[in-house]
Amino acid sequence: MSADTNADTPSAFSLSPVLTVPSALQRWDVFCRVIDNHGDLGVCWRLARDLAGRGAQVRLWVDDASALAWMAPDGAPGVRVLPWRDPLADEVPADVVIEAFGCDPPAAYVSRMVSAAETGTAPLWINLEYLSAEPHVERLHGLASPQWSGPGRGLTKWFFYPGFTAATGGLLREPGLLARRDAHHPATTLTRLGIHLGADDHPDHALMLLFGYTQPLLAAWLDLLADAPHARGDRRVRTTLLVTPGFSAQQVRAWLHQRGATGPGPVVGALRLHFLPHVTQVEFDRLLWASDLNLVRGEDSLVRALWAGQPLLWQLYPQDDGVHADKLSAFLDVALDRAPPALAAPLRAMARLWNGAGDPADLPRTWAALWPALQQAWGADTARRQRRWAEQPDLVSSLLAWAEARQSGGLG
Ligand code: TRH
Repeated sequence: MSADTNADTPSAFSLSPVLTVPSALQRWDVFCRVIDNHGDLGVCWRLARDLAGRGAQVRLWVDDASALAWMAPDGAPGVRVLPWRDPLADEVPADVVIEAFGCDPPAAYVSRMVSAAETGTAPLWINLEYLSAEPHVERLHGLASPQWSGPGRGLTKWFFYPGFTAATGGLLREPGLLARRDAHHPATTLTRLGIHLGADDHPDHALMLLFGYTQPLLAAWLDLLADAPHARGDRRVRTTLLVTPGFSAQQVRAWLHQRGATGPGPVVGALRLHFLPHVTQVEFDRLLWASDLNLVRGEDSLVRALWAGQPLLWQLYPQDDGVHADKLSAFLDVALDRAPPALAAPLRAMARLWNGAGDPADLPRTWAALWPALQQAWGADTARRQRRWAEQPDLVSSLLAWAEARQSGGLG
């Protein structure tokens, strides 16, 4: 395995080396089942593209590839997308098999892995788990899961956990990401997407991106943006909100209806709305780089928003048993561990409200405290955070180093 000179050149720090694919581990199979939303496929596509960019031949087996039509319409060199099915007669298992989020590859495929193992060419079988900052991640990362029954009986599956510390698999960060971000011109992206911020904007104008699940506080928050102090007097737009398709667009449209506003790019008080189509993952990143506040959801857009470096609020995938509260709290502990209290306190309070905890009546006070705190303290804090994470190996480099060590017996 070789470590390339990193294509990223952020001035403030040096990045961990980018590992390329070793010759003994050229062929990768990634299995993905789309449960709901876009995160499963979003993560698998990024992983497949990143691996292929470092020299791997990747087959992405997915049960519903339809979202790739907008997420990645041009595909990627080195990545073949295959339907979720039993392998054809001439399709042998790859050197490394990744099942995303415990999705269980087809039994006939796993049987072929057993046959390969019997001839001494067992693929390395990895279960890539969900990202979390919770303590169990460090404990479980890299653990073996021997298969005692089922089609894979006799094989070993290995847990691989993305995460925020050096004792985990790290965060997806393809080579050159930060350099591309730093060279990006927001105006070009916005113009290409037909987003015109207008010449009469308020000097404090902010661009925000909304990508969320159903959000009980959304109408009240939109009211705050629309009725921002002094807005009525000068009648100028203070916030342009870019609204992604799906839950967010539905909720914003309902709010517009309630406020009696119509039209393709409606303005309500100090708030202008722009409804986005689904854009490619590459374009989605650029929107995160361009916005002054990113309201994101799930894991993949969180990671991309963290690398974007702009202020963000995270809405977690809601779970009935409420475990997302622990997940949020673990993330805030890691992300804000060295943040000044003037930033950490309102950010924690707003993040809790945004995820259904706390008293909704506190929203106006919390938002009013958060916005100036973000302006004053976010920049320095995010730079420190990014440096810490960028100096740790990125997920694909960790995966390659781990897979090579495992294959050569270096991990015992
Ligand atoms: O879509 P999500 O809510 O995915 C979720 C989460 O991953 C969740 O944890 C999981 O359990 C559930 O799926 C099944 O959010 P996420 O993870 O941010 O994924 C969104 C992907 O969609 C991401 O790769 C970015 C991409 N995207 C685009 O490429 N273009 C777009 O226009 C939009 C709105 C998103």
